[in-house]
Amino acid sequence: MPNLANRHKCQSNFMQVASPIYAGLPRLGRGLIENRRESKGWAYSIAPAREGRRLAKRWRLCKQVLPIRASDRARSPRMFRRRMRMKVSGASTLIGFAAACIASAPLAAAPARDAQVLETGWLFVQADAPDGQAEQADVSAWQPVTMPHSWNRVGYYLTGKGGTHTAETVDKYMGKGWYRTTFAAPGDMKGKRLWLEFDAASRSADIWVNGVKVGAHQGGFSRFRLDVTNAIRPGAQNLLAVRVDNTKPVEGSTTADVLPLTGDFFVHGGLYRPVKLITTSDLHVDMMDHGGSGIRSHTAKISADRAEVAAEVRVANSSAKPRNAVVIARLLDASGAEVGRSQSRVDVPQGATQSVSLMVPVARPRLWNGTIDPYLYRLVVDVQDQRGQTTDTVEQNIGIRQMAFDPDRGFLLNGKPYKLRGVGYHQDRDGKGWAITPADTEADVALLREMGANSIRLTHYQHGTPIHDIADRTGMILWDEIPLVSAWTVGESLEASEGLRANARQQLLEMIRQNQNHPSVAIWGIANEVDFGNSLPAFITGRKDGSYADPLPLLEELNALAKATDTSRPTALATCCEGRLFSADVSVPEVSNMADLGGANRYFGWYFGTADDLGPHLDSLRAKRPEQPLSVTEYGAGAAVSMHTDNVLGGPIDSRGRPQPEEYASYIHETALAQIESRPYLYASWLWNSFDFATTIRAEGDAQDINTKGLVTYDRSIKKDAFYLYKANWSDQPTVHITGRRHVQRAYPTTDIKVYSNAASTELMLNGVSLGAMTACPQNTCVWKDVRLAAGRNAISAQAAFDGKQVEDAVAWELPADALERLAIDTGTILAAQDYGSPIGSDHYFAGGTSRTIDKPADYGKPAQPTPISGSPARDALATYREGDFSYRIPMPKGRYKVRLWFTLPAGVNERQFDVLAAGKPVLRKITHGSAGEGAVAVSHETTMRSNGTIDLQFQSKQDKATVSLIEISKTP
Ligand code: GCB
Repeated sequence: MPNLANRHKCQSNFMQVASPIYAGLPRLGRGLIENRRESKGWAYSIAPAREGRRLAKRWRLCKQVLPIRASDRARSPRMFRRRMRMKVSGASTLIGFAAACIASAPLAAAPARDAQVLETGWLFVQADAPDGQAEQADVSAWQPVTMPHSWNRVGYYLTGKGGTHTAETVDKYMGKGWYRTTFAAPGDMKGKRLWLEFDAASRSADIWVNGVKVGAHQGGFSRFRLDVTNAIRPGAQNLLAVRVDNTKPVEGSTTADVLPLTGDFFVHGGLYRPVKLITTSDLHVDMMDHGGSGIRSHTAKISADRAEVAAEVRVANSSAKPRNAVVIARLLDASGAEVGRSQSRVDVPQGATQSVSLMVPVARPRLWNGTIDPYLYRLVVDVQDQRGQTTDTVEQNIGIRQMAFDPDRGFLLNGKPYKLRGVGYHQDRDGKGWAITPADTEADVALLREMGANSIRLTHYQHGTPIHDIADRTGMILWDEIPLVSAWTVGESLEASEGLRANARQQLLEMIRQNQNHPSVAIWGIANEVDFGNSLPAFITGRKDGSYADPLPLLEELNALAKATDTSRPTALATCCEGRLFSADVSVPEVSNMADLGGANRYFGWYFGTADDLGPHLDSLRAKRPEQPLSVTEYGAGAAVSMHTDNVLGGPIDSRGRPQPEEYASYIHETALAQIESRPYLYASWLWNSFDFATTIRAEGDAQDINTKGLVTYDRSIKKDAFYLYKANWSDQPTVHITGRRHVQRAYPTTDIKVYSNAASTELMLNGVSLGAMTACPQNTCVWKDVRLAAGRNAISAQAAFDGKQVEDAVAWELPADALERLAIDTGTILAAQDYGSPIGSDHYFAGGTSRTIDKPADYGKPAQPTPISGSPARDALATYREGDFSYRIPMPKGRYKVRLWFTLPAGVNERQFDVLAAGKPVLRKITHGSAGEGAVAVSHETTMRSNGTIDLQFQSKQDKATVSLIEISKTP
């Protein structure tokens, strides 16, 4: 006879997989029963047979240990239960057979939990009121609103294209607002608890029910719940009033301790995610697990034959007496069939919560494999009371997968290299702000999938459940992060306040508890760009003496918390500044070691450096910390869909001002993508950003209060060219896309035509004539150089065959009728001036030199400051210039031309000496003027010369650097 220790072992092992009662049996359990039948020669058997045989053996052993039969139960359930009951308290103890018998009682048919979305009857006022006043308030001025709701609408395009907001329709109010509605409470509350669940209230909320304050929450992104059982009037209408506050956090403000304190995104106010009324039994899965499901699961073991899903279930007893419960965790496959089960009994004292640890085995698991095969199981957790009644059921998506990060091989999914090709993503959208619906999110993810992205960095705060569910379903791999963005102190303080640190910890805990069961979540981001040091961008107010707060203590605290809260995932943070070239008076703290994984937000060619610097910079970061996996967490460029350039290298973009042509952003993405793809050690890249988004720090490109680094406009109506670069490279959907399609009005007779295409061969047609086919284009980018356009309309099409199916893209560009006789080049600029009056192109046809401007550039919302120029009506065309030693080769048909060169001399400079040669002949040695005015002065010089197909001009520095501000060419009669 086995001893008692064996007896326990037998029970607990057995119970992980088998139940001897037939009703409602899972497949593994049936394996046991039906294999026994098989041994008696019964006609059928149900998989998994091997498991079943193993269990049958154990079943026989158990029968010896415990002299009972399943049929006992039928004869005398009470006696049976008494014989079986073995009180083993403690959270993780599996008590085996007795629990099995209790658990096998018929499951309650009706769902034990009821959730009702409070969608209707809401009134809103955009103003504050004293606490509780909403109960007595005169609500005649309150407006009916629908949920979800945000009062803010921010950001519009000056052209009206890409979004619907206008200067008149936006609402940037940051402050308090009140909501109220009524709800009916159940009449019979015996054995029940009632909860209010807010999926988000931005950015802090106070809540009253029937005039009684029931709770508050700080932080605009996480779910929170309140037990309102004692505040409601059963069987009656109850008044719910919520004050929401999105006041800008400054010293002494109501939100000074609520993250984020700053950031390049607008914190919309409101109840922008659903509010629910939830009824549970008083024996239930914990509702107060930091807004989480009360279940914490992860894949514990994995092999081809078998996996184990660990689930810690928190059982709460809200009643006034101790309760025994059985927790049953069942794993269902996608067809709904049960493939694994585990259960355990737990005693929960009154008013307490106990954790139960279960290990659910799955034979031959089908892995969750990113976008290749995002296979999901469903974990169904039932809580049963001592009578076998199901008192609560909670379900979660489960993906069985293994994720690893390697400093040399990058990201590994289920043991295989799997490059994360991703995007940054904000949760707002034109017309709705943050009050988006799951359908909006679904549509966004569909666009990202179309582009070929397989990962999303959910910036810069916790996103909602819909995107996590969609990511689970579509295989998108997620980086989740908390809103610790660039600042953690207010005013002159050098220390984070205890309130702020507590809020950071709370938001981190909430994010993890609320999202840890999602297989799509790979990484917990603990901070974004907290390493500016004293190089703060203008939109963040620093300390007057230039000192800065040390981010390390807070990071250390948060990293430790994240790792203790979820041992199955790495932490990460995104840096801005390490390794960048700053002036000697700048110091930036090194923070990368404060998390497991590295992430670099680097805008080479945009805010600093040149586009080609990215790769070498990443190599240098890697060399510094060879043990730490590295990623590019942001890169990108603003792209105004109404701004176009003839040459992306013609002049500077203004990263904080207006000139931000779409084509330059494509250039940044092309160069960055090539450098990223050629570095397999990077575990991920997330471009910035998937969609244009609202931010009140910007007046840039063709937008107000919008960051235009999105690949798609705010209203999702226009996919910018760069979208198709990724689609052609990342997705296997047939893609043929002619770039510069919105650059319709052309100024120059020749142009490169660039097509993003993933076809084997792509042919270009111009006005019905083939310009030839290109194959094996590097980076799926085919370029037809110096294509000569016709005067008037040019019809261009690119065509390719994919498996015999023809795909075509077509655009039409216009060239002025006299474009072959007249041409103007706005030198030194990427964007041609608007004040010229007739067609003019941005700087092009040059070699050498540097682009310059006499204006003071813009900075985060502050416009550029133009310098007055006398001597010409077209000021803007003369403000920029090319400087140094350079030449122009301008394609004009053979003939004689008048060439007029314009120069701008800054205030106080009356003369410059340098050489200009036309077709090799010196035509100018000096420019001079006699004006004594304050501003800059424009002077011009005219010459006549021949074109043999090109007009050749050379500028050579002599005593002074050579310059030219504008070139005008016209055919002589
Ligand atoms: C960053 C920030 C992000 C900004 C972005 C930009 O580094 O992390 O929040 O929106 O740069 O566009 O400048």
